[in-house]
Amino acid sequence: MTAETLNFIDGRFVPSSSGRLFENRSPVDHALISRVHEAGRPEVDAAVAAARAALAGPWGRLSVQERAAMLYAVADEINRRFDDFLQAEVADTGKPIALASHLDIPRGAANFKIFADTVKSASAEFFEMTTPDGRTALNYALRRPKGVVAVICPWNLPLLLMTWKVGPALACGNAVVVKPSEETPSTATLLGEVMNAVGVPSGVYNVVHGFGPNSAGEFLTRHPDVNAITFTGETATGTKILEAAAGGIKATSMELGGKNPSIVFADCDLDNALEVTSRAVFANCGQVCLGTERVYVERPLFETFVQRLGEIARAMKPGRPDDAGSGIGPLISLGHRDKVLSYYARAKEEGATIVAGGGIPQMPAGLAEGAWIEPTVWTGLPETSAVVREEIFGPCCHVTPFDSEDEVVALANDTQYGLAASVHTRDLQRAHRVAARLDVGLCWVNAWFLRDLRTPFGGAKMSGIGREGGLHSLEFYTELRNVCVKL
Ligand code: NAD
Ligand code: 6OD
Repeated sequence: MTAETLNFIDGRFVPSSSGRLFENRSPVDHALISRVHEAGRPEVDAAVAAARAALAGPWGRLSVQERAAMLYAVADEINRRFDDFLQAEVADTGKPIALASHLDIPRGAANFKIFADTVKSASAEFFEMTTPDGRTALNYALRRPKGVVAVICPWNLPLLLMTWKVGPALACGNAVVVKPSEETPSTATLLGEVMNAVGVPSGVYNVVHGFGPNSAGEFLTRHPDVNAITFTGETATGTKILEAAAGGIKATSMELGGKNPSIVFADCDLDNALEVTSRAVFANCGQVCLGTERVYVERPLFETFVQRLGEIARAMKPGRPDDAGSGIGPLISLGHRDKVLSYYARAKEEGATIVAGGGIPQMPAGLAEGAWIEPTVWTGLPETSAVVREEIFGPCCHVTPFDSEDEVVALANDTQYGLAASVHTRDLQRAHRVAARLDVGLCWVNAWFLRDLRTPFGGAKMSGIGREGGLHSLEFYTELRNVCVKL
């Protein structure tokens, strides 16, 4: 019998009251994984009401230390059930087990510990003042939870990106209603079991399944009793959610799309630049918001760099998640593959030189129905091409030569997005100079994806609003209340 994925509301797993179920299919071979119970307005209302009630219950009375201890227990329980989470995440996404076991699941657990530590060590603002009648007053700022937080998640790093928001939201004393991506409903649901197992009060963590417009996503973001919305996903979706938030003056945190450049100067450590750039382009089958889709290489190195990046792309063998020899998994779905392939077709029509890939790989029997795609490298397109301007979110990049620092900074900044960039050079003065001139939220030098989780994370321009990470997350997930005491 096919498994069913239920909503998690007020500590219980609940079916869809409308009886509407949708299919969750494997990107590897299109096999049916589970049938998911779609939440309608009644489930979303119930989840928000449960979250509101939890704030008024024992959860709302826990000390910071008690909450932090509970989040440590959540992390430990995720680690105890590591294999269950791994299996669920890999089934939904098709990503290599090696990747999910090193990145997605460990970070899913760590996000709870990191923010438990952050909230315990956060200091308060304090000001002493002289009053007009010559006495003294003390001001201090209390951090209070925002209230009910809607957490709207994407499918590319489902557990990692959800816990990146749920961890700090709960550390700050909020209650959450999570809407996972319809493509990846499993690990958010499994986390409900963890919450119950470690005694997180019912209603603190809720999950509603469904889609965006006229479904759980929209019902949740327009709900009048939601205080804040934290969203990761496409810029176009972010626009819709901001519209929904405006009506209720809800606080929003927006982690959106990108078209991230990597800049490779001729004096770089070439082997390192190639290793880092190929990871930035192909990791997770190119489905990483921070991933590189535009590579700019200083002209003396251009031919060599392109040839070697092409060799790396051609050497990547797609395969099942448990195939140790596979370098790349499938895209998330056939629908997403159609979108990525439309850019592959466009690059061809516009006369790009296809250095590697460009199509669908030959897959053995049993995998042919999956969302497989070739890692692809192009050159020769103008900067005005949609392939160079729009986020594709696939394992592909366009490589352009440049001749000067000023030219490459202008090229890199010539985009509506501003999420991330990488700069490769041995000249550290130049590295600092260029990093300061790029209009992005995150800039790496001779590296990619490397991050201390206390640092600010977020995008400039149309890549987002706000910063999360460390104390920046506390800024979003708490309301500051100033108390002024006249002595
Ligand atoms: P998406 O925007 O299609 O969907 C994200 C979530 O929003 C899903 O849960 C979806 O059901 C929901 N949703 C869609 N329409 C909605 C609506 N009108 N109201 C409420 N909810 C709605 O994004 P995706 O395809 O799942 O993820 C890929 C995108 O996410 C890429 O653009 C990528 O760059 C971006 N992303 C950004 C970051 C970041 O940190 N900046 C991280 C990961 C992914
Ligand atoms: O590492 C993280 O915390 C993070 N938010 C990564 C985002 C990756 C985007 O796909």
